[in-house]
Amino acid sequence: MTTAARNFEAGLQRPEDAQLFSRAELEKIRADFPILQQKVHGKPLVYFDNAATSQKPRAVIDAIVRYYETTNANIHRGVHFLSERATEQHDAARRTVQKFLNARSANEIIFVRGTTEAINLVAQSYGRANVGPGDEVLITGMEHHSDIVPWQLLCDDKGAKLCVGPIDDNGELLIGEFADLLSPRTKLVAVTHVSNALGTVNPVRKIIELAHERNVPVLVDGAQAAPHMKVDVQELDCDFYAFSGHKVYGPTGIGVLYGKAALLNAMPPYQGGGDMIASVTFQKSTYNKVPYKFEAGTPDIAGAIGLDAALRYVSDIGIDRIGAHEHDLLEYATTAISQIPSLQIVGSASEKAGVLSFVLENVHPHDIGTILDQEGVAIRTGHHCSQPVMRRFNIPATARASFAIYNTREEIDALARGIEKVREVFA
Ligand code: C6P
Repeated sequence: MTTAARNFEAGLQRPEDAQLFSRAELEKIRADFPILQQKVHGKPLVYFDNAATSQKPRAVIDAIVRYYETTNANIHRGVHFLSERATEQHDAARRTVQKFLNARSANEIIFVRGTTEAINLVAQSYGRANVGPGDEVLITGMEHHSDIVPWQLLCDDKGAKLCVGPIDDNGELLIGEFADLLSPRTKLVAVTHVSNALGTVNPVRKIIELAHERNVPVLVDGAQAAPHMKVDVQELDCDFYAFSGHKVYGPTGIGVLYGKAALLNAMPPYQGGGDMIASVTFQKSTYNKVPYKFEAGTPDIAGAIGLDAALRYVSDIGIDRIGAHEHDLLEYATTAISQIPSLQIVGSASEKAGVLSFVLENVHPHDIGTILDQEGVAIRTGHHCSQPVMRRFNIPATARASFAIYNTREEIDALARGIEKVREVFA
């Protein structure tokens, strides 16, 4: 199978033909991010912790400031000018997300705090209504804790079982074994689109197809996918898709749960409070329609407006071009650092997004991170909230560099030089 065909299978139309950024374009993009213009410990900042959270372009910062300076008011509640304007902008943000994911309707877009809350919402609402004693929820061995613990809470509560599809030494899902775990007891599949610890791109289209053959709905954790590749929820045919605004150049505190309308309509509310009701008496409450049924309380209005600006920023540049740029960086970095003696890359799936995890013999990843920080290079070290992945590879932690739109090959050279410094210190 060709790479392009495999990408298509994975739900990732990697733009092999997408044009890489010219030097001038990349400089222009970098100038959009004020935070990058500073030095850290006297060295130019090299920000490679994008999988944890990405930096924010001026367009996002300005949209949030503008909102507070000109529009701030509560939504859906006031008849006054500012409230109506805030409501319009919040509604517009929902439509931007709809377009970004190619959802059928804006009502299928629920604003939440982030991927974690989106998954908890599905576990506590869909899960509690549909999973019972003896039932099973199927995940993979490369999930983030946010796509493990909510299912454990549900399964513990309901007397159900959490089943885990194993991964191989490259960090790829063993799809045959995963398929074998789908049983008449399986009530839901939850799978990450891209692993935050390994960079693996999962074959989510195939997984969804397998699950749907058995009428099992699928939730896709898109936290590490949405910033890097085109996500088309209709084409994927996923039942739920979750992502966080702050990883896609938007603010923290805002994220998205996409759900198919029929499922959302049938699901009970997740939290109770203002805005999610149709009527309330002390005897009984009735609920608002979706998406409001799942958005109790005053939402993060400024966050939604910031996310709107972020998704427009990404779309204007082109997610395909962003993905192609990051893939180029991944290949350049993989070649550069795999030549370093005693360094081992963790995660070598044939399809990877811009995440590079590695270990150095006899050096704790935290020491790598601390020495690199002195060189101005920000990476993440630890278990990346994926302890089962670390256990699978028999390591306590990794050092992880993750790439974004504004990173350059020169920055990867700085990373490689920094790792050589680490080796000198520990020689
Ligand atoms: N991973 C990382 O450094 P929240 O925190 O809700 O925005 O996203 C949670 C989450 C869920 N799934 C995946 C695959 C993720 O990578 C994350 C967040 C960050 O890898 C912080 S631990």
